[in-house]
Amino acid sequence: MADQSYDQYREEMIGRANVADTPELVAYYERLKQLGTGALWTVANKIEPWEPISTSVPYLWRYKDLRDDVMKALDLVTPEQAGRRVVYLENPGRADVVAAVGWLYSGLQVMGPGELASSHRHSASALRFIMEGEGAFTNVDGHKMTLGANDFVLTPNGTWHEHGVAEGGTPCIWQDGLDIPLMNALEANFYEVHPDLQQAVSYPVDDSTATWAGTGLRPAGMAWSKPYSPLFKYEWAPTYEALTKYARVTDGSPFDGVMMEYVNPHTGGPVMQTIGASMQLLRPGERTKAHRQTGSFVYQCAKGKGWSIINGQRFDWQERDIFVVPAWMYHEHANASDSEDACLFTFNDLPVMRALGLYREEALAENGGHQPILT
Ligand code: 1HN
Repeated sequence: MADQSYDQYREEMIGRANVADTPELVAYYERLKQLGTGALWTVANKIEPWEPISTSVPYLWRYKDLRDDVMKALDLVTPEQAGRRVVYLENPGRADVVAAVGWLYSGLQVMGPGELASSHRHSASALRFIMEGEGAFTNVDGHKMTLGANDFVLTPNGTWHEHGVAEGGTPCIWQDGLDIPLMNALEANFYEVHPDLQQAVSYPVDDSTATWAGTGLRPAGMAWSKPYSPLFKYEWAPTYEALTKYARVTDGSPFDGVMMEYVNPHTGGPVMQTIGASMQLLRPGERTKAHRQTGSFVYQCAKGKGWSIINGQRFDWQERDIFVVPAWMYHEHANASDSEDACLFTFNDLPVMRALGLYREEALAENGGHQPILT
């Protein structure tokens, strides 16, 4: 191997199929096809790559480009007609499965004052990250929550949920994140509408945060047996406070800056079985190094401005912009300001990767840990 590049070596390694077509083989493949079969060596390289090859592309959706058209949907369709008034984010490589990246869906939902959507539940796990507006609320299994900008809300799989905006509020926009494409890929997706269309509010409003959001405190004697977090809402103010406090005592990660995971306070594990989420803070002027991971990532800028280099491509982002990092692509982040923090919210399918023993992570070794910018 001494005078060969590793790539050449990999190409030539034994076990890789390399059979040239002959008239006899082509006729043979045709016969196999008619028998409902195929020769493995014709597809082996495609179904068994050396490492993950995502069909998703790195992509950025700028809020300023989308906002007017999202608002326009308020005039064009009612929640009753549309079910949900949502503009979804389509990754050019994943249009066939309506994914923003990998097996993750993302969309921007808008609701106006006084509107209320009907209650439903599904196999998909879902989350909201509030982008703008006053008066939004969500009811999850009878727990009604009031929502403000940058609040992160769970509607775990199997929970009845519905959203609305109070009379006297303003039009509200939030990002919906779901594992719908994964549920469809697994052919395990069920959907039901609530028999009463609207479910009752069965607990005091905002009881979930009052009960479970104590910092380092857990309600004594409280049982919880569901496989997702009993805390359904993670508010922005305590999240940002936790990050700024932690930033005083840590250098943070060389790849992600100061990063904290949203966790299930009952277990310390991820918020839902299939979707994890975190918030990271990049200090003024901070520039991280590149790494890659199995798993797909949807980011939303919660504060400040900066850029990320994803697979050699630079994407400049600011508040409310959404961008995606496909599986196993190098990515690194930078805060563009010398005086202000930048914060990035992320949701991902890492709990799936970890549960299946598939999680891997690799730092970029070359070039001081930074990718050359290709475009
Ligand atoms: C859903 O239930 C909501 O609850 C939003 O508002 C978007 C996209 C696909 C499937 C279910 C919601 C969704 C969704």
